[in-house]
Amino acid sequence: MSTDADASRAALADHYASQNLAAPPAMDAFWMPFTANRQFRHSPRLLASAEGMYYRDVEGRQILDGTAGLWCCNAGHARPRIVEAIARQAATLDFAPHFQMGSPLPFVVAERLKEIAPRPLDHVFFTNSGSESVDTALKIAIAWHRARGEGQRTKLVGREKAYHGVGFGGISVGGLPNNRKWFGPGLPGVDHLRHTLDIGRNAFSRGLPAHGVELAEDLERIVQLHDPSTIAAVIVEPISGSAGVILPPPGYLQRLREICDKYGILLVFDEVITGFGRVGAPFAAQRFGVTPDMMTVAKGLTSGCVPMGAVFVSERIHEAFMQGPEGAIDLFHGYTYSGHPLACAAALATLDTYAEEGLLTRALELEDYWADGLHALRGSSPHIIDIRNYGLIGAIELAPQDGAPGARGYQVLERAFRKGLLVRTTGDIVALSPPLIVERRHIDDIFSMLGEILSSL
Ligand code: PXG
Ligand code: PLP
Repeated sequence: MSTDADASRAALADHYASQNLAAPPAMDAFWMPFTANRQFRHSPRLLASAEGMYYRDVEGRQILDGTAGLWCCNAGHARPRIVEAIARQAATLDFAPHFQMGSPLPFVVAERLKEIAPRPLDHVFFTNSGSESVDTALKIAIAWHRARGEGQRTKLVGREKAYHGVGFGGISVGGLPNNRKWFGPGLPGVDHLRHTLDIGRNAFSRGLPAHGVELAEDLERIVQLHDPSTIAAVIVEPISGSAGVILPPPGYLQRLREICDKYGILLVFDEVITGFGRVGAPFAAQRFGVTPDMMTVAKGLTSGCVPMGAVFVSERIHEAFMQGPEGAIDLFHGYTYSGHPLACAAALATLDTYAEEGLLTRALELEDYWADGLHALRGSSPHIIDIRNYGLIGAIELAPQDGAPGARGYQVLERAFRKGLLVRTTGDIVALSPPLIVERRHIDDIFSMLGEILSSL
């Protein structure tokens, strides 16, 4: 039975759809993030809709998603179960405060997350992004030492080339020169390990690179320089994604764990990209067999549908905060939207989808096929200087063009988009990370399109 209300709802849906499917009338006001804004406006790349493995742009062209959006849509796009859960939740409880007040869903989601996390990471603090997760974890690390009577442990150790989001904490422990150049010195008391990218020794390695485990000894040196009693935590990405896919040599993460244990330093894995099945296990910690004290996540937690992040915290860390008076706030930290109902509904439906379809381990099954296709690109262009892979992650590094670093990378991004393939580039590194629902035929399509583009450079 059709009613006036149905008709007006349908009209409204049409209205929104038509707005989304056309190029915007003006593009001045939206200052795009991490974008060459003026260049973009000359030849915009505008996505209008998405389903499964594909986007459609505003002209209706199909674009194969080679990057799961921005490393986040692990379950693919517009999965009905997730879409319905968000819609239902919006109509039931749109927002609930979680400061000294609660609602059921975040408790449910936290328990579900605990089931797939490594023990003893049994407690979950909710944020809205990877950047917030990183700043939250760093603050918990420093506060934890204070709660145990070691308030002098405030220093943090990160790594060169690391990306930990854009908060002041994250850019301080991160290792990107642009952040230091543009935004000043950041937090005091931060030092950095060297990164593990060594193309000279490891170029075209399949999977983890053989050389470089000794780089973990940097931590021993840094600890000695600052004195162990001043260091709160070490934070690393198990695999650096944003910097262009930098892999840990076998034994490297184990060695960081050993050194942290030796000196009472907390180890934080930033799993914003590697979490939720990207490397064939729920988390990279499990695939690598190294358990950190905290894990930061975001992206795949809701398959990118609604912004959400989280920090997994070990039992012993959580316990130390629960020693004060019962009526006192135990952690002086939180976001208006921590545990937002829509994000929680999306997360639950996403976790259900992952479980039902085996997506958190699917990358393991496809890893070899993926690596075969990726490494077969080696001969397609003389400009390729390295190819790297792990799980459903791939990177092709191109030699920079003389005097124009980044130009070749941008050419690949632009030509791929016009051909119908979404890739991600960082300088001259092309990164790939398809949704985990990817089929062999999609993998074939990705590499066949990329092969043609690389040959044309
Ligand atoms: N940590 C890591 C390891 C990340 O990869 C963040 C923190 C920050 O997350 P938010 O949600 O605040 O962006 C990230 C984000 C890319 C790319 O193309 C990577 C990220 C974000 C955008 C683009 O490599 N990683
Ligand atoms: N700025 C002001 C003035 C605020 O009142 C708040 C939160 O109440 C914030 C920033 C932080 O916002 P959020 O909790 O969304 O991170």
